[in-house]
Amino acid sequence: MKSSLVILYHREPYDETVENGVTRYLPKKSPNGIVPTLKSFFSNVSQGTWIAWKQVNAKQRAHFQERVEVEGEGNYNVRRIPLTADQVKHFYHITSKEAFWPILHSFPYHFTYETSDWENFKTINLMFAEAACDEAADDALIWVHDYNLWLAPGYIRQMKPDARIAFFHHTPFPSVDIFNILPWREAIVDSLLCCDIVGFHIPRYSENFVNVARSVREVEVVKTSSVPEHITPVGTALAEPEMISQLRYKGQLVNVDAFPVGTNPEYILSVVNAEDTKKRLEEIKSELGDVKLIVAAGRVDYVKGNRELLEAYGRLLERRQDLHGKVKLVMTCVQAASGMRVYKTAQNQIEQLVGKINGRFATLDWQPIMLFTQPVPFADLMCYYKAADICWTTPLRDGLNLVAKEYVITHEKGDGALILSEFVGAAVEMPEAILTNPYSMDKMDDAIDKALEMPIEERKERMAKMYDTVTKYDVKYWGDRLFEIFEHTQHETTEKKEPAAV
Ligand code: GDG
Repeated sequence: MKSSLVILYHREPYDETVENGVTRYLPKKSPNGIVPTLKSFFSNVSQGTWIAWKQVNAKQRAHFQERVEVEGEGNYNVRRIPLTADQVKHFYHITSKEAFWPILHSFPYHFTYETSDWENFKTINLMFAEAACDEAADDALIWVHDYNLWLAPGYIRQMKPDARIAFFHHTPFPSVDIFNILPWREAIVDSLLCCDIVGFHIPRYSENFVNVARSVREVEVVKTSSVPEHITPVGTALAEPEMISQLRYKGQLVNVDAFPVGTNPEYILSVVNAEDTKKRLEEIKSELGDVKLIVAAGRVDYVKGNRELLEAYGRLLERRQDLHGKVKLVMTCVQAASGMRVYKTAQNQIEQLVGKINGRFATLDWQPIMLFTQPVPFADLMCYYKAADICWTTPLRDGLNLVAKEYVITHEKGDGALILSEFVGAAVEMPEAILTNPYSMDKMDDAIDKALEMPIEERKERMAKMYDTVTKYDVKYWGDRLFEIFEHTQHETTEKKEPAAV
């Protein structure tokens, strides 16, 4: 049976284990991040397919199982693209992370061209596209995720001219002068212009994309819209007052939209309010003692601003002796994937800084920073959020930042303070956070001072407003928005399509 919903995402949606020589595909243990969200969309269809890559050696390839089913998740199959270690290295670790990632996050000085393998990137995107066309029913919705698969829409359009194709960018999309550093910009734009919908978290990114498309191709602007109701239109770093929402290029109508990813508040609250979690929370609180707790969670990545955050925390302890013994920073800083040279320096920097700050200020009964470099269990992370007086999440750039939303949910309109970077997508959804500029030491210092001194009524008022936003614009809203645009635009996009050459 062909699938009516095909999702292309680079990661597999299951945990693979071998028990007594038998391979089992189990639902993913880690329940957060975007994977469970995407899987939940299969519950609305009778048959779906998830397409991901799988690294295999020559021996594994001989017995490679292309399609697998996840135990207990019967309404979709996983179609796997077998890649060699070398293909993965050049596709994911080098071309994606050393060339595209720095450009997407506006770090052009980290951009490395020489090591990129564009041909390998094209080959892998073509493999994904072929698998998608193979699995999809004629009227299927093919939903491609993230920059790793930039070229897939163009290939799909060539093979299946009437396919319905959506693309969602999880990262930021940079301004035209930064994006156009990519020597492959025309091919990327041509492919994205083969989509029926190209989605971004916020209007600033969609506007940047439109400007890029208009700079390299003669696209017609069909429609302009005001920004969605819950998005700040003016006054912060990533605000945008209006957005171009429809383009036409070579007969293809391209809807361009901004709909920030949401979280699953019900699930988060069910974990937070479970008896075991409550017990764990009490244990954690008593282990921490009578301190103001600051939580920071995320991956090791220079874009996440971990160094800037730690330096600001070091300055706080330097400035405020009265806080010694009375404040603690719990930081999870997990490696994204092993062996990526680009993250080695970032990780070393973090570990050195934590060592330096703890070495400088710690006493026998007080350690200013507790660093986890291995992922803490989800329930524990929720306890840290819930116990924390302050959540400090100040990436230099971030597509959205789910950590900020998760923190707000765990507090259920109670007390808390969120320090949020102006340069993450979530900042335009939650202007009630203590917004700050992580590029400025003074602004970072002001932000932590403000969080520590803010009166309780103001903290609660801000948290309640943010709670309303994140619970209303949750992950269901995000998915529904895409499916709604599709329903709405279906008849308009049935014009004859001329696939662009990629
Ligand atoms: C990409 C974009 C965009 C963190 N430490 C632990 C742990 N986490 C979880 C958090 C959160 C997730 O990891 C991180 O989500 P972010 O949104 O902050 O960032 P990325 O992973 O970079 O995601 C980003 C997102 O896509 C969605 O579109 O927001 O901008 O870069 O869920 O809770 N989870 C556990 N242990 C930890 O130690 N279990």
